[in-house]
Order: sequence, then C-alpha cells, then structure tokens
Amino acid sequence: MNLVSKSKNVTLVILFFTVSSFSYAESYPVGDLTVTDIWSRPLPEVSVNGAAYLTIHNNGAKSERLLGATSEVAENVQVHTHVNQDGLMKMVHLEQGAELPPGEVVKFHPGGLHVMLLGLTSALKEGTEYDLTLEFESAGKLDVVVQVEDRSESSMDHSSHMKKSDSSD
Ligand SMILES: [Cu+2]
Repeated sequence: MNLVSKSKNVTLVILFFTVSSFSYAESYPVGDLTVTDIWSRPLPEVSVNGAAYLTIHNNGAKSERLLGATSEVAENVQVHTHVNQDGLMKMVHLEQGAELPPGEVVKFHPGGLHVMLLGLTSALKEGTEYDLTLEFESAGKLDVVVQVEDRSESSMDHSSHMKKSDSSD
C-alpha cells in the first residue's frame, strides 16, 4: 500500500515538472538580472510604431538600468514610460533608461514602462516572434525573443463576454 502511493506521488511530481517546463515562458539570465515574460501586441500592417513588454528581476545588491535596446523590426528602439499630465497619459522617452532597483521586479506593461519600437520595418503579426537586444548599464547586452500575442482578452472583464454570449443578437 505504502509503496504504491509513494510511486504514484513520484509520477505526479515528474508530470508536474514536465508540464510546467512547457507552459512557462522562457527566462533569460544576464549578470544579476533575469528577464521573463517578453511580449508584444499584434498590430495592423500599417502601424508605424509598436512596443515590447517584459519583466526584469534584479536579484543583485546593486541598482541596474535598462539603457535601451535594438531590433531588426524597428529603426529606433527606446525606453519609454507613461506619465499623467493634467489627466492625460503622455509617453516620455527615458533618456537615462529605466531604473532596476536591487531585489525588485520591474514590470514593463501597457500604460506604463515599455520598450518603444519606432519605425517598424516589419509587421508584428500574432503568433510570430522577433529578436530584441537589451542593453543594461552593468550587465551589458542580452539577446531575447519577443512573442507577438494578443493578451487583450485576458486583461478584460470577463463578465462582459458572458453577457454577450447570453444575449440573442
Ligand atoms: Cu512609447
């Protein structure tokens, strides 16, 4: 009895690790940093500019900075944030880069910090990916892959979806 339940547990643990290694997005280490969850919104082909979002973990004891980035999909890549100016959200180019305090996780997301892609040279199509080279002040350069995926649905209120499917029109 004991032996059987033990081996069952082992199987479950193995299964769990196999599944999680497939379902979790790639993470990229450089210096004391780990970069995870790198994505872009898909955009219509006519779009001039785009943005990339990511999460940076600073596991070190010293402050770091994301100074900028380069990519083949854009003529110019800059670190941007949004500031509220008289009730209007305005994009600001962070010429000194984004600060990454020690022991903290900095999340780049729509409406906040973002990696701005100026002058797109190829379309950001859903389901595709592209290369982005991040440049950090101390850790140096890091090549990452950006997944182009539509996340708008997951951030929306699902109750509105329910109502839609319930209605008869
Ligand atoms: Cu921007």
